[in-house]
Amino acid sequence: VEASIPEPQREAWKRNQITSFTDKDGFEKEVVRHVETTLARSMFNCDEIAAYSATSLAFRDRLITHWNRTQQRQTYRDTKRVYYLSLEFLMGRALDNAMLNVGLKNVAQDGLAELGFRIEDVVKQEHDAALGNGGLGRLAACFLDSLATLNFPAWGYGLRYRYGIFKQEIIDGYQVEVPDYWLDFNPWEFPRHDVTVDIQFFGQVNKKTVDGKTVSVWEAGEIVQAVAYDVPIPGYDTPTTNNLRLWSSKASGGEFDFQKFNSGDYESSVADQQRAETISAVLYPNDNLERGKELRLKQQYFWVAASLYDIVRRFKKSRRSWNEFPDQVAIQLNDTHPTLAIVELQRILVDIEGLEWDNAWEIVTSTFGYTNHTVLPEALEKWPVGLVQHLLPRHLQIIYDINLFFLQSVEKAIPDDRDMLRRVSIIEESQPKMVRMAFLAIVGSHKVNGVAELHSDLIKTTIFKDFVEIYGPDKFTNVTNGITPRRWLHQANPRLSELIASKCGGNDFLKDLTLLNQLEKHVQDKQFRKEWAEIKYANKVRLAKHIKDTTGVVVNPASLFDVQVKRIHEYKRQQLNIFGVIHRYLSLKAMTPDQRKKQLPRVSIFGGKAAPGYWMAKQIIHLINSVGAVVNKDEDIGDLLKVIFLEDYNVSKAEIICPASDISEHISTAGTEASGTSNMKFVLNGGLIIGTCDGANIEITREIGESNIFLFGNLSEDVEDLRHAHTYGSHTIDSDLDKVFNEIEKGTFGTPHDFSAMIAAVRQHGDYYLVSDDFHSYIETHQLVDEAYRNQDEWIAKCITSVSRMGFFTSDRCINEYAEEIWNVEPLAVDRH
Ligand code: CR1
Repeated sequence: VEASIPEPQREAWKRNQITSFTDKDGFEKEVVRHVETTLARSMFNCDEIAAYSATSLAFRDRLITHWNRTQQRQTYRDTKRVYYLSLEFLMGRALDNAMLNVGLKNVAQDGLAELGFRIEDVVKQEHDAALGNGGLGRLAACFLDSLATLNFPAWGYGLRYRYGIFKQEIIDGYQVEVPDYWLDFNPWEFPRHDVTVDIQFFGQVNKKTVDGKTVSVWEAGEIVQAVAYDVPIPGYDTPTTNNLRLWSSKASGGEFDFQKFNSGDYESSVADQQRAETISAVLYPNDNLERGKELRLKQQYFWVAASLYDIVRRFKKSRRSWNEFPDQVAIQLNDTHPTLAIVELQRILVDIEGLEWDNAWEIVTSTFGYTNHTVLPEALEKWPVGLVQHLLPRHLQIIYDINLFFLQSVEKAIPDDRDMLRRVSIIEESQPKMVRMAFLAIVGSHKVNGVAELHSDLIKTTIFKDFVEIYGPDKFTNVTNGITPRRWLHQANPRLSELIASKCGGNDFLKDLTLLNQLEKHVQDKQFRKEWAEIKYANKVRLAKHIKDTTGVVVNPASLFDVQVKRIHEYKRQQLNIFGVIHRYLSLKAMTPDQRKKQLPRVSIFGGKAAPGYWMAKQIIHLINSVGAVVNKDEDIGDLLKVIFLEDYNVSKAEIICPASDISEHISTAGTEASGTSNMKFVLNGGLIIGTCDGANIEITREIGESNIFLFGNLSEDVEDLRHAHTYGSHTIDSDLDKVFNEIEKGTFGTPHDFSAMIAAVRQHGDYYLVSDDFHSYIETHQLVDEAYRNQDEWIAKCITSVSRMGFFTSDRCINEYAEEIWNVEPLAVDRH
């Protein structure tokens, strides 16, 4: 049935077009209307949650109008669209961002004040949308912000998990995971019960003859329904409002025997509840680690198949020929998680649309781009052939065919190299046989990119070396990550944003971050520096209050705040940091009271989640808390050293933490952190960093200057030799680190046995992450940090200079690079008002 209104009746619709509020009075009217009608409450029972709900609904109404028009415009113009497929979107809160992006936060602030509320308290009522683990998911969220801001016709596709990343509680110094049920009231999503796709699993493949041609028909063993939920993504200072479509799973006609979710307490405690809806129930809580669970593969196919069905349906509306598909559609694979999309599109084209294999494959490979986010072997996805065969029998056949044709082409180009064929085969001939998803993604895409220069070089010389030989170097490219300055400066640090605007000719820098370079000519301006320092101090006071409220520990905001917040992982080396803290503590203890008086007070702040099954990461959290428990009550030490572990690090906490750091730590073993993005957030907020020559740290150094960053440690090209030497040569531990270990073993920080594995990893098991090799340089560099901080005037100058040179790290620059080099798409011009 045609759902559109016929031409003669459209006049009435146009006459009655919705108008959005533009001023305080209009806003207040909308809030009151929503409190009284939508929420069925009144001024006699309107609490902060009701005020949050009504404010969100008022802004949501505004967004919907722009959102509808954006979609209509994009459909009408029918230009090429970008589809960003990501299993993770770490969005954080939406209201504050929506208010700032549509430019009406001041209106809301005044309106709410008149109605009896403080906007900060209202904003805080919102639950973070935490559908991601760490950098990979947050990058996807920053990209959506930039795509909308730059007016690209773009959709995000993901899963609507009922449970996002778990909430972390610290109990007796240990991490405890609590399910994150976040959907109680979510005004930012729109269920589209009319947009559904039936997704099939299991079953078998039958051959049939149609018009003399043999076709494969996949008979399903199970069908699950995908229901679309849409989330509006407002651009900054533009009417463009893009769509993020998240799929939710639902039983489709009858009960199905879902596989039991049987992997450890946390997962089963949240996922066992509703059998039919298990597929989209829970986000897998691993960062940089793949565990090969069947349900995870089901999630991947469910989401990929629903998204492709949607994309193909939209393409078909324009009645173009299939060969035009890559001119209309660019699909970016955020890591290998959506790699099955390559196989699924080939299946649609060959089995359902009847295209010839080669023609279909040409369309497929022109459509996809693949972003690699890690070289860590434990994070590279591989699926057992048997599992794929069972769950997706037709897809396995197609994968085998893709591999066959690929290996034939390799054989032809590089004859007589059997080992090459074994190395690059999409099927690993192991026991059991495995499908190598990264290889499938490379073969099925026209471009492969890494996320920082070093990382993009490393993938070409290590894990994907053979593919550079096969395809030539042009298939591989780099797009260094970036962050959105709207959330990570304007929203998180409004006072700094305002001060910057006053020196950079207004807010334009938020859309063209290179305009920050105008700050540099004010570095010597005393008044400016003073205001800068005052803002940093105020941000530290705000964090100190958060620390007091959540941990009970009082910290002095005049101390140097030293921050490391990110997922807990051995490669990120929080253990190096805490060993360094212990070293500092021992040095302070060894001093006379007079010597101590000359020391610089420090607060070491940690935060981050450990994957529930990552035992060593949990031990690291425990050590940090145990050290804090001893140090924080040591009267000899007082304010000279405090050690804080902030519970439940997430996007909204990052917005408080990033603006409050003096120095932040990005200290991964060289060659292991693909990019890092919090390094960019901290520098953009006027903090300096201590870091290794790894990931984007290297490019940050190039941009802001070597004198504005504290680099230390071994270089990535030396890592392999060092590891080799640890294992096969004699391995002596740094003597200062040895003292730290001895102190832990004396029981100073609680039962030594609790930490013996962490120590053994360095002393006995080859120190894979080079903690001992880098320890001396790390300690020395921290001494340089102390010295530099004593000269506050110069310190502030370094901070301002650094910020002025951070223009490169906006995600707007990334998106423009992807658009130009990978997607070949252009923005859609918009009527401004
Ligand atoms: C990397 O570890 C990078 C983000 C975003 C992570 C981190 O250094 O900043 O991706 N990789 O590109 C990842 O999650 C599965 O791989």
